[in-house]
Amino acid sequence: MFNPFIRRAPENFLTREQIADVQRGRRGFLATALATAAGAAAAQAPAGAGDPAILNLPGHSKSLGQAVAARGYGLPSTWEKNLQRRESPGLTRVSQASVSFCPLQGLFGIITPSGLHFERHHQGWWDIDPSQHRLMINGSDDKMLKRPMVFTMDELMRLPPVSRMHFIECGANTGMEWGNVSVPTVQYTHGMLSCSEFTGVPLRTLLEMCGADFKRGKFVLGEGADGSGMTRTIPMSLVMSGEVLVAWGQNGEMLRPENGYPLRLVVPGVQGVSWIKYLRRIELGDMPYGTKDETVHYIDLMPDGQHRQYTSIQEVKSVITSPSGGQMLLDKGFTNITGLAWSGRGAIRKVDVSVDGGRNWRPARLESPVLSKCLTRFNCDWSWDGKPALLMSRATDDTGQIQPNYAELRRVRGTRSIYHNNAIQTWLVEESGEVKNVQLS
Ligand SMILES: Nc1nc2c(c(=O)[nH]1)N[C@H]1C(S)=C(S)[C@@H](COP(=O)(O)O)O[C@H]1N2
Ligand SMILES: [Mo]
Repeated sequence: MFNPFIRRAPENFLTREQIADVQRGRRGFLATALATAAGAAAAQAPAGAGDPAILNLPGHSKSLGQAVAARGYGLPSTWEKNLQRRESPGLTRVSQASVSFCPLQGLFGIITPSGLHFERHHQGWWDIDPSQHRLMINGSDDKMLKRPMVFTMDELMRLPPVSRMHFIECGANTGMEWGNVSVPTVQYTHGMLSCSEFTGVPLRTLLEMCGADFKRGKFVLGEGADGSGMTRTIPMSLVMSGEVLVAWGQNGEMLRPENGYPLRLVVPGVQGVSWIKYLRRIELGDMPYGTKDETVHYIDLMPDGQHRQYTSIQEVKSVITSPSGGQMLLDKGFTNITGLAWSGRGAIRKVDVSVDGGRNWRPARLESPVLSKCLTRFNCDWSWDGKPALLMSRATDDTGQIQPNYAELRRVRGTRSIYHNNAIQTWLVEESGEVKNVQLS
């Protein structure tokens, strides 16, 4: 991945040999820069003229390029092939019930390219024939709905659609870091996070078509068509707001198979597990369903040994994506600090950045658009003096919630949880330029 100031880790993090290589390169880079500056001053030559590559016309400037539609569906440059979603080695026993993490360190702006969207499957993914797919809507008893219905994809896609940009974060994101530092890069600490423009029809519209009794119906159950029997209870307050979508579109095209093609639930602000993929059934009921994925999974282990259930909102959180663990600063001087902030409760109001481990903070620039329950990109100017630095970001949302540090979070939640870790992340920049994952006590 190309960035003039930061050497990207070719794999997940740099080996000793690669670090030595970068350090040699940095001295080379400095020498070239100095020679160029001296040459420019003497001969008034344009900047960069000391670099022979600019003086030789390369082959691609002198001959014919490739034809249009040589690829019917475009692909990223071959030079970007290290930008991949990856499995964390040893995290799960089988890759069908696993996670691939999104390479946040290599992305710009807020939209996740669909091919790099993180994946979480409990029983593997499928490429389901949309002409055979059905969505059933029924009630928990005969009176919940006047007309239980079964929709084909054609019938759903005839309805008036809406398109909205939202983040999805697995409740287990950053879950490996509860007790101590355990993984080296932002891809593994925060990569169960992605953001897309989703297109679909509000679930509320479908329930209205079925003649739902909105006084008795207090919860819906969503069910997926894969082997995992993924079922989650969603409170009607979220559905009635019109935010919950039955979606087929993702970033302007149909959902990718890995992300639930041809139909998934979009439940803005709520942990990923409720975003049922391969959605085949919605049931309207009057109480929470207490399914396996809400009674024994996706629950919070508290310090007193009790479990907390149904804490499904993803609280305010942020992370610096670059510089981040496994990267290496090539040189002192100007370095852009960039990252992402989000909240399941609304829009981001403010992100503060510290380069000294939280002693001093200054506001980062929030880049537009700043949308509710969507990723927000922030940037912050920094001049690295070549000394060790501790980089942190702290987000505040428009309900006034502020992201906690690890000491604050652990005081309430303990250290043995898996889910819902929204603590402030710290990256240590060493004198060598190497960036490492650390936690401050
Ligand atoms: N049918 C079905 N839906 C599912 C899952 C699943 O395994 N099967 N995993 C859930 C979990 S835990 C998460 S975090 C999100 C992940 O969505 P993604 O794979 O599109 O990133 O899907 C949710 N919906
Ligand atoms: Mo998840």
